[in-house]
Amino acid sequence: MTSLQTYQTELIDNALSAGALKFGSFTLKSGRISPYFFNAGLLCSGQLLSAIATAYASTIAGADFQFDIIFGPAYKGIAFAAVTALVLHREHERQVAYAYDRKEAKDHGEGGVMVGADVRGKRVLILDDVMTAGTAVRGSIDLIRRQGGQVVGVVMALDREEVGPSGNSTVKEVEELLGGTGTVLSILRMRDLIEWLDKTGRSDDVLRMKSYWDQYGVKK
Ligand code: OMP
Repeated sequence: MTSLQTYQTELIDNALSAGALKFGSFTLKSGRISPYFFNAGLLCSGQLLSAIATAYASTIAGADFQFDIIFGPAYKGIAFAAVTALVLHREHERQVAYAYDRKEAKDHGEGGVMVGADVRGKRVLILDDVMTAGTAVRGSIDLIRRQGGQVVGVVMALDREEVGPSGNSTVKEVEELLGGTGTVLSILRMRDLIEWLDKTGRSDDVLRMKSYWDQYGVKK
């Protein structure tokens, strides 16, 4: 069992009250039927941004991780990368820049798909919301590399700790893609949500979560 940090339980409490974290029955992008869903787009107030930015920044600072730029992919990653850079500055005395992409390239003005700090030749940390099969994260890794940046890690709000169709752990596959030196960090993992449900006496949800884990979760 892990032991939950205050920033983790505060994020869970805030996400639940905003309806961003739900327990029930949900169909995922993969077609899997999940007993929970995290919709980070609903973390859309000052208080909720504060909770998620504090949690991202604490996760990053706790890992003693060196990088120059946080990249937040469009759309949800943009606001989260910005507020996390701000909290790293204010609370952790860490000075990092941030960048994000456009979903549609701009062909006038400054042009291109990238906005914010120039990632060329820089160590980049990708910050995103949820990782299931890693498709979204792989897209971001590709983009940063094409722009000449070095992806040194990934930080997620939620790692669902699932295996892909090949039976391999998504986190391991992404770490391999980063060349063995890259790290995948996350504020919350599925096991943290199970621990939280257990501690708060939601035993039916715990059973549903464990049965989903048996089917699609990584082998611990
Ligand atoms: P992968 O790209 O397969 O890692 O899945 C991540 C994406 O799935 C997210 O960016 C969302 O579009 C979506 N998603 C959630 O937002 N929350 C969840 O709890 C589960 C999913 C999902 O469909 O797997």
